[in-house]
Amino acid sequence: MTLNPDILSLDAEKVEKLRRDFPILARTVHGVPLVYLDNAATTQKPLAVIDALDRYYREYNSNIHRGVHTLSEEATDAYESARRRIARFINASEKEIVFTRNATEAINVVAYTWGRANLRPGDEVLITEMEHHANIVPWQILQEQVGFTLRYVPITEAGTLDLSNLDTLLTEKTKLFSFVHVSNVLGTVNPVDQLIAAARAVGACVLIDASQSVPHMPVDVKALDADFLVFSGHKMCGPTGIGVLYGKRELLEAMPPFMGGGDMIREVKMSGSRWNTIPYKFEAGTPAIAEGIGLGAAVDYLSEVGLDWIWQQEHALAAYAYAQMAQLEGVRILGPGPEERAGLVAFTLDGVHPHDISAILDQDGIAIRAGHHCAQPIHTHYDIAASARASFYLYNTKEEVDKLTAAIEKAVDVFGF
Ligand code: 7TS
Repeated sequence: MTLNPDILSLDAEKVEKLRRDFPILARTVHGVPLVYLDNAATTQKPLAVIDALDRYYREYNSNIHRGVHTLSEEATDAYESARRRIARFINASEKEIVFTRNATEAINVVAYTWGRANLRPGDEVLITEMEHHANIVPWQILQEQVGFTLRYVPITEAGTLDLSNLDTLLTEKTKLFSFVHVSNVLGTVNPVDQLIAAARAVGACVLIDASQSVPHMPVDVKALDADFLVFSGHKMCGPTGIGVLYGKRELLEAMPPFMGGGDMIREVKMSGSRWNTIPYKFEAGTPAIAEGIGLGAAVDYLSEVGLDWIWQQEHALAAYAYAQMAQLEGVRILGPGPEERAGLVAFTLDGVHPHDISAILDQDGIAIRAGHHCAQPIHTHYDIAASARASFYLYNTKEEVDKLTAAIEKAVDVFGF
């Protein structure tokens, strides 16, 4: 394994500076400094985002798209400006950015609108064995209602997609190939270009679950040529309650609405209604205004830090963590080697339940996640019920990885290995 130690040492100064943007990182847990390594679940928020929320509520809290008064105009401008900046962040047009509550809701919007309009018995939807439940269950629910066939690409023992039978799984019957860009358990970075090209060859639509990629690496929807792409604001320094469905303009225009109500209509008569233009057609009711504005501040912040830098830094941290942890007795790391992995490491420890690992680490102020991480099929594949997972973000340090490894060693001692 080649590790560039320069990346870690060179950027320690920048990380120290960035850490000061996150007030929560100054807190202690059980009397020791917090080591926050649960970033795949949700990330911490910088002052730029906290201030944006605070300013909205203190200075111009108002409903949007309706009032012709100063506050409403200011709120509308801030919300729509956020949409434009988020669009630019992934190289989309603002018309193609539908605000949802989170990635889960974004996938459900596609299932309930595009799916109901386009899927018929005999059709197939292809997903993978490494999906988060958010990209499994909506298709299972729809399958019951529509009667199409749901198939999946299996994973290899190494934790990558087994593409050896892709040509039998992806056929002209496949109407949609919906897959995760980066696995939230295995850390695998999937070969999106190859998968999209394979889907295009059979005329299938493509949905990318980018929940674990958009926050961590540059993602360009035009270059990818994805049809749909989803992510959550809270995993990228933004607030909870705001997520994004990117959809190609012509697809969104052809899709029926999701929920009915205010804002999503152009005209309502007692005899029927006409829908608003995209993206508003999919945004019924008062949206998460402060949260949308907050996500705008988050993408500004991430752009300033630099997505290439974030990716390099996290990749190096994960490689370092992998190398350290692989030496520990009883530790089994899930997923591929460090070269193919994003910034997270999920593992099991012989004879110790992941919840116990997490509880022991918490005593040292270290926050990791334990459980099935809403990806039970992966755990079933490896015949385990759960795993522990450390996941990194732009503010994590090499010293924090050292604390993690030391705490796991302590857990090994406690449990007598
Ligand atoms: N897809 C992936 C790949 C995810 O990692 C998650 C959340 C979701 C979808 C759903 O995101 P939400 O914001 O709609 O809930 N993953 C995790 C996790 O790994 N631990 O907590 C949440």
